[in-house]
Amino acid sequence: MTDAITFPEGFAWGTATASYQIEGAVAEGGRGRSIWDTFAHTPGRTRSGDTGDVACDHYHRYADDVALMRELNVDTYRFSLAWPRLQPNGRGELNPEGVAFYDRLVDELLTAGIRPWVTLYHWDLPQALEDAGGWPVRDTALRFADYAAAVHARLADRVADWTTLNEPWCSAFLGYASGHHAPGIQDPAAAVRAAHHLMLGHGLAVEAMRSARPDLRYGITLNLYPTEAATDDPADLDAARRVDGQSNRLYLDPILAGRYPDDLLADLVPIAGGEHLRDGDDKQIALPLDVLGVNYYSRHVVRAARPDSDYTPNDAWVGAADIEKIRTGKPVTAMGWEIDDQGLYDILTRVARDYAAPPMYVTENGAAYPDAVGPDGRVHDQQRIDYLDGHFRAAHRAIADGVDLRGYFVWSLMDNFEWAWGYDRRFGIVHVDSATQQRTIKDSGRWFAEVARRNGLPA
Ligand code: IFM
Repeated sequence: MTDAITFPEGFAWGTATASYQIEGAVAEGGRGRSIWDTFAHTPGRTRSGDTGDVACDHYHRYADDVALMRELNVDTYRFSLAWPRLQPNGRGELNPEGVAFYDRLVDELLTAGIRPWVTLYHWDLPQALEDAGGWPVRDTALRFADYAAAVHARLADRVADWTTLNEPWCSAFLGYASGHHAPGIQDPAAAVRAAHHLMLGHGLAVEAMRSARPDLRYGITLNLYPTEAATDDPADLDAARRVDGQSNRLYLDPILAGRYPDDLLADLVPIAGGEHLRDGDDKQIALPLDVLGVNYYSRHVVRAARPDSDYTPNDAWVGAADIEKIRTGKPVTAMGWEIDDQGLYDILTRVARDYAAPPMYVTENGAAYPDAVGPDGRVHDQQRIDYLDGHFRAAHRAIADGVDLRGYFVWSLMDNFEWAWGYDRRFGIVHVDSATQQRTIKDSGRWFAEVARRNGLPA
């Protein structure tokens, strides 16, 4: 029997989504093309050739979706803006129809008493900017800051919470090293440069937005992984150091401590060169933040590959073909990710201990399972309830041990386009039938509504 727990007063309970994963309407309202349109329409890139063309049709159904959130007792909704909807070519005047869509969404949320929390970039780079070199070139960071300042000027009268980037590791390393995500490039040097320019864009955007409205809250969301060595063997410890460097410290150190770690520079400069690192970048990237968003899904346990082991290197870790991620035997979700709620405690307490971190939010956590609507018209996803219950408890332990955690946003509000996995992986606490767009609140959604209502968990 577990104990009943209560979260601190004012703790925020939310859900999260991203523009390309839910909006659809890719050719409406003057929206330009994004790298994900191109990627998803390239044969062989996504499972079953799925695309975000329609997704959850949220562009048209946003009011119903806000009503659903009310039923779920959501107090904060974290969503992303589609850059190509707002600046179809990634530069210049804002597209009035794009602005009008987000005006409608924000107003609908506010009327429903839900706090809008904007992420400026969740991976849908305008294709025109990719054609000009994408994140591996410095100019994209400048374009991002311009875009941020322009949309902030239109929404900051109603939106107080601004996240610059979602998971820059994914944009840089899945996009430009492994090529599993758009734009599908396999060039480790480009990935390392992309990571730097993403963070530079973050810093430039924070400066631009804060100078206009110093009273609002600015932050970034990182996907962090507790990383450990499978054994104490020095080769395994070094593998863990390198993976931890690329997964966590590559972002946490420049953003929160003002510089790249020396060991990581020693690993990465031979791969990418150092010409993209300019004087003054460190300061720009490390501007003070009001919030750090942490997305947590699983832990990495790694070792130096054994000569006899049959493994596929993770080519999103650059210069690391000799590193093997191992399974520890814990149960996995439909993504194959080991369920490890202690990992959430570990990463939150580590960030609080090792960095001068601002208040944190879990801006994403959740699980994919193969849910279906049953004959009773319900979705009985007890596994997701168990998953969330364990992770909520881990977050609560972290708070009890001194972490300044202010809220928790479940990934995701509803089943959606899970990137290269298409519609085959369901993360929602609301089920979506892609053929009919019928929404059905899952048992986990009802359970979440009760957690949010009581600001805690029953025994
Ligand atoms: O769906 C993604 C989301 O876009 C970013 N974080 C991880 C989720 C699950 O893979």
